[in-house]
This record gives sequence, structure tokens and C-alpha cells, in this order.
Amino acid sequence: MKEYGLYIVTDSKILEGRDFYKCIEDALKGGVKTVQLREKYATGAEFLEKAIKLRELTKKYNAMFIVNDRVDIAIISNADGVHVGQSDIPVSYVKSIVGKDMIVGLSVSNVEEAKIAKEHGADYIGVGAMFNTSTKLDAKSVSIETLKNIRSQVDIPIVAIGGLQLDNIDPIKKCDIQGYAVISAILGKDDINSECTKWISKIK
Ligand code: TZP
Ligand code: MG
Repeated sequence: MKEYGLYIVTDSKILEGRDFYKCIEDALKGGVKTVQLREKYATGAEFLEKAIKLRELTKKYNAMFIVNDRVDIAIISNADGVHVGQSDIPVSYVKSIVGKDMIVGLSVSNVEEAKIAKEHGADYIGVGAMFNTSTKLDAKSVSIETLKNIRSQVDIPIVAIGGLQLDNIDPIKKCDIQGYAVISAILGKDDINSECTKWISKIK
């Protein structure tokens, strides 16, 4: 099984005009194991171009590449997976389109959604927002208690997301999760590479 590990989710807005591919490559050099392309303001053409380039870049570093929302672009770019939310195409339909070789991730924020995710064939769940975040303003908040309950009741890989910082993840580390998804605490830093190195030693 592939490792989710340190999982970055892209957001060009947070990069504030810095070179997109250099920033992601710095993160990959720093040990990121999964990159999710999530660009809410990109056109279809921009999104596809980024997907094709990130596919190549992630391959070079032996990392997983996951596309947010766009099942079609995940297929065209030969991504390892696609990630959808509660209001996107239901996981069972996504699975029927992408086939068994592509990972499908679903965002959940409670035990019920997590159980349904597994029943419908999700390969992993993104659980959050674990802490306050200004990156996704409509994110529902999830307590550590709920994360523990999801862990004990739903046996698929869990990626925690939302407001994760180097100094707040200790309680999450105790919950036997498989991935740490981060946007601003890594991509918002000047030195992305050295920030990733700190995260890798923190989560191991
Ligand atoms: N889904 C739930 S919270 C979130 C997403 C995409 C944003 C996470 O961003 P940050 O900056 O790591 O809090
Ligand atoms: Mg979505």
C-alpha cells in the first residue's frame, strides 16, 4: 500500500506569486509523500496543465499524485487518485468511472460520513478540519474525540486536515492516522523545503 505521509494540498493563493512548480518540488525534496492538486480559482485548462506537470514531478520523487474534484482531469493526467467532498459526485460513481487502480478519497467530518465512505468504496478519508483554518472558510470542525471515534470504527486510511501546525499535532499523532494534509503551515512559509524536513521528523 502506498504511503500518504506528509500530504500537501496545493493553493496558488497561498504561494502569493512564487513559482508554483519550484515550491512543490521543494516540498517533494523535503520528503512530501502525497501532493493533491486543489486550485479552486483555476480554469479547466490551467488545472489540466498543472495536473500533467505535477504528475511528472511527483513521479520523479516517487510520491503520490491526487487530483481534487476533477475526475476527468485525474484520468487524463494519469493521477494516482482523486479526492472528492460531500457535495461532489458520490464515491460509488467516482469508483465506477476511475476503476479499481485509482485511489478515491472522500472528505468527512463525522463518524456517520466516515462509515458511509467506507461502505461506498472510498480508499481513504480526509478528516477535518481538525483545528481552526483560514484556508477553507466553510470547513466543518472535527474534535480529536471524533477523530478517535472514526479511527476505532472505520478501518480505512485516515488523512487529517485543517489547521495542522507543527506545534498542535501531538494529539493527532496518537490517533493512528496515515497522513497529515497541510496547506498554509507549509506552503505559506518562505523555506518550504526546510519546513517539510521539520514535519517529517515530527510525524515519524
Ligand atoms: N479541507 C478541510 S480544511 C482544509 C481543507 C482543504 C484547508 C486546510 O488548509 P490549512 O491551511 O492546512 O489549514
Ligand atoms: Mg470538492
